[in-house]
Amino acid sequence: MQIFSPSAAAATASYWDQMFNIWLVVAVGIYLVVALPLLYFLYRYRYRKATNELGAIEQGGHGIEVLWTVIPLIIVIYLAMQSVSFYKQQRTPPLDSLPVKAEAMMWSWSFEYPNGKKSIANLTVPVDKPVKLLMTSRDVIHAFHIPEAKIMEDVVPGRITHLWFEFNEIGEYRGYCREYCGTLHYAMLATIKVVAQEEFEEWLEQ
Ligand SMILES: [Cu+2]
Repeated sequence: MQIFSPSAAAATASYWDQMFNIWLVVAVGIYLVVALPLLYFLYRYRYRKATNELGAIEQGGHGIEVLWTVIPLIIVIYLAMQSVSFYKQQRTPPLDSLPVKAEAMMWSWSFEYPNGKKSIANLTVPVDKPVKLLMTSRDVIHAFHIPEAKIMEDVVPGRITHLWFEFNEIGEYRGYCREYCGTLHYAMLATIKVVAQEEFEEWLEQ
């Protein structure tokens, strides 16, 4: 279900779109439950000339209290379960992922493929294939972000962090450093080139 999110070129992005849409529907639903009666009561009990009639005193009811406790509880448990399942998907690279090492340095990215091929600021990957990045930093804390894949992770010296993504459309995408890391932080970019499998294998052997 897509409501407002743009169509995504990456499988990993659709999880976030789903998540966004679920929260949006729940939030708008709750808003309407509050706002519509509010408007009605504003009109129903608007100021009128005083009369001597007194309304009945309302003592409240057990039934309705149980209702407004149990329904939100179910909604919150549902959202928590959705969040945990999305988080697991996001953090667990599929077993057939292509592992690529990434190293951040002021102010560039270098990538190393399983066959030893290295490239600078150019992450070429095959289409429809999950890619697992194993990332570390040579100097300060950076972060790798691919907006079209809706993924981001810190890149920390002395530690290996990971993220995974999969693009389903051939094309060129941008990777950014998302942690302010000095003068040329803004220029710390990488191009993610998504190509056909055969083209990727050819490139890998060059
Ligand atoms: Cu950086």
